[in-house]
Amino acid sequence: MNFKNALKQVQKDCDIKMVNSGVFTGSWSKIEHKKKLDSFSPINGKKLGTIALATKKDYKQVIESAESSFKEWRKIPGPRRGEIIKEISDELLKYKESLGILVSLEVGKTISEGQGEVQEMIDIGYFATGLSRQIYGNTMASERKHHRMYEQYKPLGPIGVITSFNFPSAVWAWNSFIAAVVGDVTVWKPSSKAPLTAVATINIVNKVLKRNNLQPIFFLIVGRGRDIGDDFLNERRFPLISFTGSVKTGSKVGELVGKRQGKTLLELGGNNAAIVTENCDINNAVNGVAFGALATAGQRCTSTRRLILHKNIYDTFLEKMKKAYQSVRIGTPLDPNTLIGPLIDQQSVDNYLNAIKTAQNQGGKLVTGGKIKKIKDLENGFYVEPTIIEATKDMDIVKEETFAPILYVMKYKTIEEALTIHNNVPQGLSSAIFTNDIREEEYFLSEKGSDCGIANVNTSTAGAEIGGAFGGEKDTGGGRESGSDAWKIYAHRQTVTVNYGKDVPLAQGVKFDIEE
Ligand code: UN1
Repeated sequence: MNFKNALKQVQKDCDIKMVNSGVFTGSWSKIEHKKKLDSFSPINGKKLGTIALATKKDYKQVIESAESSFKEWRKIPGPRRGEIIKEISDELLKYKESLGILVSLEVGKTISEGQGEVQEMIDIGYFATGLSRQIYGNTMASERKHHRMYEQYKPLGPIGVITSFNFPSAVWAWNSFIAAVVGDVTVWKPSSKAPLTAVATINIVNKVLKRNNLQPIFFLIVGRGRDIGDDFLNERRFPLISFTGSVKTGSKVGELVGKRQGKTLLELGGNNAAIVTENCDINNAVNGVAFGALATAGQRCTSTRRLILHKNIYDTFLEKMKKAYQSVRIGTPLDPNTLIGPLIDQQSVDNYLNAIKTAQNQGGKLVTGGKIKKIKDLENGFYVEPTIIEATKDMDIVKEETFAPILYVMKYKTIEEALTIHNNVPQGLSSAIFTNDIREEEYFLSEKGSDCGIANVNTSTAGAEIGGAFGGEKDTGGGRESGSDAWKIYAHRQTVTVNYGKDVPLAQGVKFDIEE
């Protein structure tokens, strides 16, 4: 597919104009007299469109609309809310191709990854529909006579959702569709590197609400952090802020929201490792590690950044990895044969080059890659060679997350040593072991094993399914979103005690002598 036709297709199908409003308050706000933000494609540096940024006034309006919409939406029975979300998933399915291409154009994901992004939205929508009939609480045995005690989960309020460029719409859906069936509405602040995908998504989903004569429940505000960021985080009408992004910004989010006793769901950086033992299926492991390290050009929170390799297979495995790296096709993500598209921007390329230089200065040995990749006719795109560096566990750079396809390889002798290396980083999102040995596998899963939120056996650190709770420990922030019981964070949990007796037995045996 060529770039021009791809852009034409998404402009038509996804209703992308030359200048798009970046604020949806129930209708799209005016674009005149506003600061503008251009969205460029990392494929070739060409402009895709322009966004009118939110003003303080827009911000006020968004939160007011969200508040009033929440008051209506929360009254709708949960299963009915679930039906609406199902209709939204059905609608997204119709747009899967075009919206997926827009994702590819705007953030440089390969065609299949762009389609996969939309599929994740569809899947979490169907998951949310099932969930809408399963918002259960427990019933507890009361210690008092004629008392009933139980818990219920009620809608929480408007939720602020801040997302990152690398999953420019799926992560929004993980939060927003689950929150919606619980009874909440969401205000989305997308990455300023992927605003068009957000505009298109908001258009599609709210159309379904309109068709059902319902108020919008999905709001959008594209704005610069310095203009509206602090207001957003300090906003007491957002009882919960869900944030995906860097550890540095996430710490600020946690601090500001914590100051006002708000809740946060933080999904911050990862520095994920795969342990490959001598008892693995070598080819499966090569595939699993290569996918984890190379998918989305190493720009996933779940990307494999460290390979911890047993000494007995070190040389042969590394040789196979090197071959795999040298044969992958790098280029425009619009070509279905491409496996690695561009990085998101120049800053990312600089970070890539700096990390490689630092690793070498710290004693790392370059195995393959390490350079910018020049591609004919795409000179203004941000392409780099996927890189493998032999490292040691003490190198500082190995403890940092660089959002680029750089894989640090380290050698180990015993499984205990492998796990010590594995856990010796500040981040704790995803992890993997490749082995057919039950002892190694169980050690990895034991309390002495992986300290991450996600632990995979014989499969990659990346590519988590929506059905599980997604998130991690340590610097990753502790949040869980998407599947399992992650819905609970979007709910107001209330413990209820009902006395249906004829007197009031007070707690701790206290008695008041008030009878005449
Ligand atoms: C992210 O990078 O923020 O597990 C999310 C995966 C994807 C989600 C990644 N399903 O790779």
